[in-house]
Order: sequence, then C-alpha cells, then structure tokens
Amino acid sequence: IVSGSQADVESQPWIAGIFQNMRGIDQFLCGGSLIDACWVLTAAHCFQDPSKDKSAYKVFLGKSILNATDNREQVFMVDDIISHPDFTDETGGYENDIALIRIKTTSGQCAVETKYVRTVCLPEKNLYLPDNTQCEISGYGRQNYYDYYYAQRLMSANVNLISQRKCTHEYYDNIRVTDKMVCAGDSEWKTDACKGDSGGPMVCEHNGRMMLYGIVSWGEGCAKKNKPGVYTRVTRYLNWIESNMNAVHTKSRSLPEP
Ligand code: 4AZ
Repeated sequence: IVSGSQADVESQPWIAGIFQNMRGIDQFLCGGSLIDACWVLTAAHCFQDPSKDKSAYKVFLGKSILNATDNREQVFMVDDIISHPDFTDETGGYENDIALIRIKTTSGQCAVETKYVRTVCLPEKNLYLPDNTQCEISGYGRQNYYDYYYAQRLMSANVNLISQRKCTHEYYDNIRVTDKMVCAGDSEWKTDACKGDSGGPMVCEHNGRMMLYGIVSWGEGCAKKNKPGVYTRVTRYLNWIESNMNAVHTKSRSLPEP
C-alpha cells in the first residue's frame, strides 16, 4: 500500500496473507479475503506458476507482522485452488482475475472466529456504488513501486471509486479496463495498492457494513498520475463464487457412486 498507515488486524479481520514455498523458504506471495470459514477469495494471477502445486502454499489469518508469527494468527494449508477458467493476461491487464482457495489446518479445521479473524460480507449482485465512494484497501505489499521489500506490517488506506468511463478511456487505453473491473485512486494520485497487495481486499461501506467490493488486481505502476489501481469487480462474480464453493462442498459430502 502506498501512502497507507499501519492497521490493526482487528480492523481488517478478513485479511489473508498467502505464502509460497521457494526452495524451502516460505515467501510472501499475495493477499486475500476470508469470505467463509473455509474459503479465501484472492486473485488468479497469484497462481500462474505451473511448477507449484497446492502443497507449496500456506495461508495466514490474523497476521499483523509479515515476517513474525504471534498467537493471534491462524495458519492453514491449501486444500484447493480454483482459478477462474477465463482468467487471462493477454490484454495487458488481467481479465477475470479471481480465485477461490479452500483452507484447512493440518487437523482438518477451517478458520475460527476471533477478534482478529472474521469473514467479510459479499455485496449484493446489483450493488453498484457511485463514483467517488470512499473505500478501503489493505495489505502487506510494497509502500513504493521501487521498494525491494514488502511492508513489514499490515497497512491500509482510503481510495475513491473512479468513473468507469474515465478509467477505461481516459486513464487506460480503451481495452484493458472492462465492466468486470472497478478502478480506484485518490485525487492526488498518492494512494494506491502496489506489488504484494494483489488478491487483497477493497472494502466499501454499504448499509453500515463493510462489503468486499474489489480484489486488488493490476495497474500501471503504483500511485502513478492518471494510472489508478484496477480491481476485480466482485459483484460480477457472485454466481461463480457461490457455485464453486457449493460444488466442492457437495462433492466432498456426497455418497460414493454405486
Ligand atoms: C502488482 O504488481 C500490482 N497499483 C498490484 C497493484 C497495482 C499494481 C501492481 C496497482 O501486484
């Protein structure tokens, strides 16, 4: 997060940190959001490395410090990764940049609700928030585009939703930003998501509750003038999310075939 401030994990209790094992070391990969005790919603582009299978990943909930663990945290293995079948990076941005991760502990449990770990609401299908609505992003990603290290603590910042027309035609090149994405930034181009924040939440308040409105997906640079952050528009994927969460539940619960 560029121009963010340190956040207590209890203010973002749905934040997930996804790590990937590289030559024996767990390295931070992406953010995510807990949408159900057993499911984290994240970005498909985090899982493009074909050499990695699900055993290479770990998911942390309740994490305030990136490279240290404390007793508020819960850690999970990855039981399943479901990337959107139409995910592509061929247009220069990312299309359908959404993935579901099923989490379980070594003893087979899902997340336990605490002060530090809680699910976020999904918006209704027809929720279309007006331009300039203030939303909140959070993550462990870079605090400047040219930084080498990720933020060592969970950071968050406010951004405002940007008009679809302006984002598509004025800020980007008429093709990369589709109506299944939503753009956000601030009027001074100071605040943005950055590398490492991918997959993490953009939440917006609606009817007094925080809703997961966007998933950090892409953008040209970070906090660059006229180049807003681009987020997967969650309302456009509610059917996909629901059917995939249900499909796996049904499969694991159903009786064996005769
Ligand atoms: C990235 O590389 C990335 N400014 C994430 C978000 C943005 C740019 C890059 C948006 O993960």
